[in-house]
Amino acid sequence: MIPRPRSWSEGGPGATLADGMMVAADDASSAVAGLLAGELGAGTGWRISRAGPGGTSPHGTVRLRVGAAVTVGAEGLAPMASALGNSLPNGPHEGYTLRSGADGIEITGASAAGVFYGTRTLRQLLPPDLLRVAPSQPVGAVELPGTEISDAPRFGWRGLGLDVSRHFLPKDFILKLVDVASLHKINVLHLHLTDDQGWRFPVDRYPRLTEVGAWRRESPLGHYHEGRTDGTPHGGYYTKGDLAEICAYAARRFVTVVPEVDMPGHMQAAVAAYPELGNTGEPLEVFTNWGVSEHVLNMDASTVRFCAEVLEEVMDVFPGRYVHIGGDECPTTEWEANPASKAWCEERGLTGPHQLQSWFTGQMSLVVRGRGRVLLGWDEVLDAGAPPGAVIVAWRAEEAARVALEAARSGHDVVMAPEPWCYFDWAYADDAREPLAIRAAITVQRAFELEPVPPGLPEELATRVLGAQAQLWTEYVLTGPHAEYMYWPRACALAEATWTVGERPWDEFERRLRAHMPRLAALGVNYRPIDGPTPGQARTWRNPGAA
Ligand code: TNX
Repeated sequence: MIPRPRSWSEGGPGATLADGMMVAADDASSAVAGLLAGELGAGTGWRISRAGPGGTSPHGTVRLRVGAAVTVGAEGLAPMASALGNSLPNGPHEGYTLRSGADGIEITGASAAGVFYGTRTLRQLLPPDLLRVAPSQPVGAVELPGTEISDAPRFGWRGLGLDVSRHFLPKDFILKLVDVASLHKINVLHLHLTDDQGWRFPVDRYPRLTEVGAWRRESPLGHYHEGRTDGTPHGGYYTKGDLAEICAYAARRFVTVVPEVDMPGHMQAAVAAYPELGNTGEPLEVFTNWGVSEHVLNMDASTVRFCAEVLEEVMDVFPGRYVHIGGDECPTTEWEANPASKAWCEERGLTGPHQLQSWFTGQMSLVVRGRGRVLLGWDEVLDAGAPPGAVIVAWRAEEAARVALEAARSGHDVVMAPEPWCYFDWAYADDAREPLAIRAAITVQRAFELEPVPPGLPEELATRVLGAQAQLWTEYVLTGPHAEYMYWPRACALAEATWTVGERPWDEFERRLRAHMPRLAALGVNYRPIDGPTPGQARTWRNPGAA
């Protein structure tokens, strides 16, 4: 099972489930019961009835309820509440117990989320074939040994990031990602919706963001360092309906969707749509190269208002607590050259363009906090001081431990996403069989070795670490199957690193991971086999221009 639960014992008589079984649930668990009954019914072809808490069936009963607090290990849980009220909607109440015995299977969650995680554990205890969406053969009675599991997560933030800007990925891929991620008790999906190379979020007030900004003329061919281009247009965007659907689908699986609109750098697609947002007045196209564009937003009052209006529409669509405003890699060269920058700084009492981003982040923070939400930014937002309550996402490799310390000391919560463990756009191995990637390498073992609390962080600040997330940037990832290849099984390692408490020896995990592969296969996930890609996987996605 992945991630490994806190405690697990086997013994005594087990439970049997068969055609005609029942899922009996209290009111608080009824939505989870519906989901489980649907999934089990699909995978087995059985008739599955539903009932209230007292129900029982001679063909086996799964009982779900929200109940007494779950006993957790001596290590305790990271207290999630911080002074500024960033406390996660997740954490201790995600715990559950699961007991299977002669009278059936009983899952008790500390909340509906806990009940849900108990059902994810149950799905992994059943034969992998039952994860299919239709039975591959008639399914007879299934025995589950006598088992007692008591479980709760180490961290409340267990995330995956997905860049849908560099390559647009279809909605159905995202829904499947949520489903598979939540089976591993991952509870955050961070969507990087905009960047220099494409704008994927429709804004009613600014229709050209998608009419123009969602489309680029061409992309690099092979590695961008080669300087070649493919001459092939690319683009796409979601409708607000698509995004609301993704959020609702995710919410049902206790996954929070965190939208990111990257600003004030990584904005060339927006400047292409509305040149008045830029610094030069020159018409620009949506960026056709990878890397960091010099073309950033100007800091006119009207541009700041534009950003606020975009965020308002983002918050209308995404109901979650967190709003990510990016803030990474914003070169100040254009600001320094812009004659208007003197006025921007004087009006706002700033000593120079290097203070503009910090001021800007403060303005966006007012917008986000005004709606009762919490702002996230990449760690650069800390460089000249981040607004109160902002959560810092620490990504820069050499910096991550220092950033975490600095952020925590200045009262910010931190999500760890350090490159050398968490950048799933890096190849699995420095090996020509791997599909073209930005660089090598993050092995599954490397991803597994992530320790979310960075070394050197004093114990009293460790509670500032909300958890960790892994990123899939998609410069070199053109399709859903390729994205799945990059995530799985590294995301299994991320799930374990953020959920599991205590010692985590690699050998033990690797054995469990090998046994887990048939589950990914039954789910139709295009995972990378532990020992290397299949020939088809390597061939299919090697960018045709790659050396
Ligand atoms: C850095 S991580 C970026 C992304 C790139 C990525 C490639 C971060 C906040 N910015 O824009 O896609 O590296 O690995």
